[in-house]
Amino acid sequence: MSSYHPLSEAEAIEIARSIREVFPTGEELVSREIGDGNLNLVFHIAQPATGRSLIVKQALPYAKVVGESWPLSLDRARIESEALIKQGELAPGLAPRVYKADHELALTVMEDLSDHVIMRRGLIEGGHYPKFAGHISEFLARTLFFTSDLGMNQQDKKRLVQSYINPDLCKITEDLIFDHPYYDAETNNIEDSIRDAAEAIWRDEALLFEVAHLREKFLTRAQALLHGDLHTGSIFVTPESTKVIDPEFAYFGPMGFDVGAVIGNLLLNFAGQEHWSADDVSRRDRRSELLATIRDVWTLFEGKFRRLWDEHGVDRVARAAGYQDDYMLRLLRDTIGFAGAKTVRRVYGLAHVADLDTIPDAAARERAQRLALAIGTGLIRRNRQAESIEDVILIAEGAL
Ligand code: SR1
Ligand code: MG
Repeated sequence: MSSYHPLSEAEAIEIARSIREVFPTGEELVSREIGDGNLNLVFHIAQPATGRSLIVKQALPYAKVVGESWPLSLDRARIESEALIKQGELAPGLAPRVYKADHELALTVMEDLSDHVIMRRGLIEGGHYPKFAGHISEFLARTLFFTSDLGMNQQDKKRLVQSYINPDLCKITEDLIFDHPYYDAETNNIEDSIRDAAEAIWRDEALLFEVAHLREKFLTRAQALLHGDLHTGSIFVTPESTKVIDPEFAYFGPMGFDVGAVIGNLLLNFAGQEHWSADDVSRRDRRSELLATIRDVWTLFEGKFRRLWDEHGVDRVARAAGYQDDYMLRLLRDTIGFAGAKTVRRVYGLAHVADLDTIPDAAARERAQRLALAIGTGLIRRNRQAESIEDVILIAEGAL
């Protein structure tokens, strides 16, 4: 019989106490439930006497954001802990340390990153993260390359694909990113002021055609092990450090979905600058900085991925002349399309983002939302024709 039950704070403390490498001494531990995401319980366990701390994260058998009417498999906690460990091995220093995983209780005990800030919040507050593009490009290049057929034995990869079959979480993405935003779905959360823009998207046959292509790729292309939800709320940062958390949506899918998630979420903040910058000059500077980061993320990622391929590629056939260039162009195009889809869903789908939603002034919020939709739809329309990352910059600047 399963021992699963949602933990009380006292139980979370007992589990934390067993992690001797963090709490070698027996002083009092205190717990705070800090989960502000959509799906899980998160306990911050601290030892005031020593200043030591860790995180206990437990999956709930339903989506917290909706309630018990939306059941979700607890196996996602196993997937999350295994993905965290794998990402930590492939991209050392860029994922939190895992101290313990208990699949029965659907929990992971991991490093506390309270000295970092969630990147979405940091960007809203005007933070600068000059090392971010270098770090995230390293994370993306290494985790995607070494779990693809280019970077690992293809039979071993198929076995790995099996252990990351993640149907419930993939369905959330299939619905909330690639389906519901494109018709008048009940789950959508549309402010009246932009309803006309959503309705225009629902009537745009050329756009729906591109979304169908993107959805097909998400459904069918087991290219590499993805993080699967790599928005700026899944990244902790300081100016010196980047840590990628929350890979519960991990599965084998199209690489561009992860790269596009990073770019799309930087663009959501770009749109939010309608409010978050104090004046026109700082707005222009902040937006240039965000676009430079987007350019760097792609350019550094591409260079690192190509280097890994040249130095560690396992597939003789993939050395065919011109194949690498063609592969990288297709990956760029996927990235641009998925960045667009990730942007649109956050404006009026089920789950929004603080970059837009917490803008207090209704007129500024509407301008930011419309800007995000113009950029997102522009990227989706362009994706299969794009030639370089400069296409993204031109679409973002052109939407202003
Ligand atoms: C019901 S979960 C809504 C969203 O939160 C997660 O972070 C994913 O992005 C998901 O689509
Ligand atoms: Mg999450």
